[in-house]
Parts: sequence; structure tokens; C-alpha cells
Amino acid sequence: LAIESQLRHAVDRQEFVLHYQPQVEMSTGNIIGAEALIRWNHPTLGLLGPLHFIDVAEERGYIVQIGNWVIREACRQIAEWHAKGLPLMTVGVNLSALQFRHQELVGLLQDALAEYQLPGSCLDVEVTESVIMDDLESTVQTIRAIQAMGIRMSIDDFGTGYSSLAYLKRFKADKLKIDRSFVRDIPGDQDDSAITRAIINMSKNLNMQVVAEGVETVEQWQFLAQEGCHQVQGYLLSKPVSAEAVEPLLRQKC
Ligand code: G
Ligand code: G
Ligand code: MN
Ligand code: NA
Repeated sequence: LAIESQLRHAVDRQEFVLHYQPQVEMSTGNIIGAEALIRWNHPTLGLLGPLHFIDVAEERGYIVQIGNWVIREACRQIAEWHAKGLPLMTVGVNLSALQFRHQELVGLLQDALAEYQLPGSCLDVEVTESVIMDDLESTVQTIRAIQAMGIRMSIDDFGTGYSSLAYLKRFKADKLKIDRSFVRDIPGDQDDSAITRAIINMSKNLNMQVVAEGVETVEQWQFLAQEGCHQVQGYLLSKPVSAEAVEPLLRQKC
């Protein structure tokens, strides 16, 4: 309960920070972007990960304000990196259900890009299948409006939601992110290997990019490379780290 009232003021008190996990293109080894992951620099408890506060933030409705901060902060950071001579990065931001259904989302994305003079291609919006399935009709419209700005749409944790594949026909997702629960036991586990291979093939046949999450070992990398996965993300390359710590990694791209 203390945490709830502290959470309410955390945006105003500037207690949130974004960490970044690089995403690598398998064919070139280049870092082509990063996923932004929120942390709460709590006054007494230290740095807290999303598992400690995202659900509460969603329940209490604070997630909209927090999510708005995430979008603006990601844009500010992309512009700062660019001003320092880095190429324009694409940053993935995670959107919660409430935030995705909020009527001001599209305007907010537009304003954040305009404020930092960034093209839409700098942002990649990540939503889970459950968020999409929640209200498919209105979701499809929101997704189309987001993509019309040049922003990419990724399906996060793909394969774990209670959903049918039919939604993939209703709009064109730009990217599927294979959930790390499937990646964890490849190549040893035959079922996980088969599922991962199937997701990669389906993505390619539907002209979507495919990203494997949670890649921790060289053996996983090799399996994914052999199957033609486009991008990977995971501890093998880097944990999510602060903006300062990720900067040298991003420079390797140049
Ligand atoms: O960052 P990991 O380190 O702990 O993230 C855990 C979960 O929190 C992931 O499922 C991720 O999608 C979610 N998450 C991370 N950052 C954000 C954010 O800015 N907004 C929302 N809604 N979820 C986030
Ligand atoms: O649900 P979402 O995909 O957005 O979750 C990202 C979460 O996965 C974050 O909590 C992040 O810290 C975690 N993560 C990223 N890479 C790895 C990895 O290689 N192994 C494990 N176990 N977790 C990872
Ligand atoms: Mn994500
Ligand atoms: Na994910």
C-alpha cells in the first residue's frame, strides 16, 4: 500500500529510468536497435524491475501516465544518441493493455516524435497477443493508425497468449518476438525446436520480421542462425543495461 501511493508520485518525482537491451541482426551481427525496459529507482528499495510495480500501475490506472513517460523518454534518448553522432536507432517500447486502448495513444506517439524531430521508424511498439485479442476491432484500427506514422508493430511474447492465429490476417504485424520460454531449451528439446522453427517459417512466409528473445547460449544462436531467424535479443549479447552502458554497444554498429 505504501508502494501504491509512492507509485502515484514516481513520474513527477522523476524516479523512473529506462534500461535498454540491444537487438542484433543475425546476418550481419549489427546492432539494429534496442528494447526499452522500465525500472523504478525507488527512494528506499533501490532499483525495482517491472514485475514489482507494472501490475499495480495497471490496476490503479497509473500505467497511462507511466507509459506516456516511457514513450517520451525513449524519444528523448534516441535524439540524444543521434546528436552524439550515433545513427538513428529504433527503440522498442512495451505498451500495456490500458495504454493501448487509451484514446490519446496515437496523438501522444505523434507528439513525442514531433517534439524530438524523429521519424516514426525510430519506434517499435510491442504489444502482447492478449492485448490485441482483447478488443480486436478497435485494436486493428489503432494498429493501422500507428503504422500509418511509420511506427513498427511487434507482437511480444508470441506463442504464449490465449489467442487464435486468425488475428494475423486482420492486420500486418511488422515483427513477431518468439517468447523466451520456447528459446530456452533449444536445440536440445525437440518440441521447442519445432515450435521455434515453425514460428520463424511462418513469419517469413507472411513477410514479417522474426526476433528470438532470451538467447543465452552459442548453441541457441547457431540453431536460430541455421533456421534463418532475423534478429536476436538476450543475455548472450547483453542484459538490459543503462543508456550510458548500452551506448558503446550501439557505437559498434558504425
Ligand atoms: O525488464 P524485464 O526486465 O524484467 O521486464 C519484465 C516485463 O516487464 C516484460 O514482460 C516487459 O514487457 C515488461 N515491461 C518492461 N518495461 C515496460 C514498460 O515500459 N511498460 C510496460 N507496460 N511493460 C514493461
Ligand atoms: O516480456 P518482455 O519480452 O518484454 O520481457 C523482457 C524480459 O526478459 C525482461 O525482464 C528481460 O530482463 C528478460 N530477458 C532478456 N533477455 C533475457 C535472457 O537472455 N534470459 C532471460 N532469462 N531473461 C531475459
Ligand atoms: Mn517486450
Ligand atoms: Na517478450
